[in-house]
Amino acid sequence: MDEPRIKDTLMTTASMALNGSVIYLLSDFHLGSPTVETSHEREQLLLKFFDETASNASSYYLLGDVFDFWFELKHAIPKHFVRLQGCIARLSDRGIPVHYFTGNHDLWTFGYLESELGVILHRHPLEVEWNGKHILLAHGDGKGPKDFGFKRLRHIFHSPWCQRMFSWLHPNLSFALAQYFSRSSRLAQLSTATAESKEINPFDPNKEWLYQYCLRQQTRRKQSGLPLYDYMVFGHRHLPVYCTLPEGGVYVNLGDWITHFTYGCFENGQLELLTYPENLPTGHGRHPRPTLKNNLS
Ligand SMILES: [Mn+2]
Repeated sequence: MDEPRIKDTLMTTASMALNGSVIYLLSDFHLGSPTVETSHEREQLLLKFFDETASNASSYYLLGDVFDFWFELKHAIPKHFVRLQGCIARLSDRGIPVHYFTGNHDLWTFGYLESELGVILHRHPLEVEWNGKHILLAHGDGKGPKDFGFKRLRHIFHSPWCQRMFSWLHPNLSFALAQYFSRSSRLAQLSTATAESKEINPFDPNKEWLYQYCLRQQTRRKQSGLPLYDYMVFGHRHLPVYCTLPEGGVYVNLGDWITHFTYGCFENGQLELLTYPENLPTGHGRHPRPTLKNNLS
């Protein structure tokens, strides 16, 4: 299993002082899905978000699947979404660190995002300590029990041999094929998430793999004599979740920027899950779960 392997306490007071004091966490933009044209609207909204938050941001954490498909050949990358790329590059140039976690749709990056956009790339779960809070960050794919089919597929996607063979194909063919499969899988997951959103109580901890994963992580840490995680933050699920665990700590799922437009905001030692542009607390599993109506009244 892909256990958190990097201990990062580099959230230095220097960078806090240099920039703003808020850490923003976002995931699953899936730009390119269902089409490039419709994604441009979401890209514009993201640019607005970054524009509005940059002045008080100490750093950004993008927890995966920014692009619905990404692949870097030696001399080529997929075209489209240059505005978001430029925005990220500008944030990096201004000294605001942008951390980029590979998801299961944009894992084939081989240096371009770091060299051109200046992001700090993470391929594995990351442990951080912010304001004395222990936090686990990961995209969330391949975590928890079951999902064996996906885990096999994930193994193939991560294979350097498969990546090399894929790079030998002409991009007109390989990119089109990959985009086709990427959109199919994305649409299948989206239709499930949308169906769940319509249910009265779509969040069932017993069926939630990432929730089960969080429980296991807390037990593991307890047995090892380590402090429990205060927050475990993931994407991938496309369902905003803010659920306190029985033993302590909170499982946060950042939702997505396809239908939910949600983001995490860490300030003064507290992590909150908010909607954009209303900036109101949200998340399934929260008791009581706030609604827009409740918050506005
Ligand atoms: Mn994903």
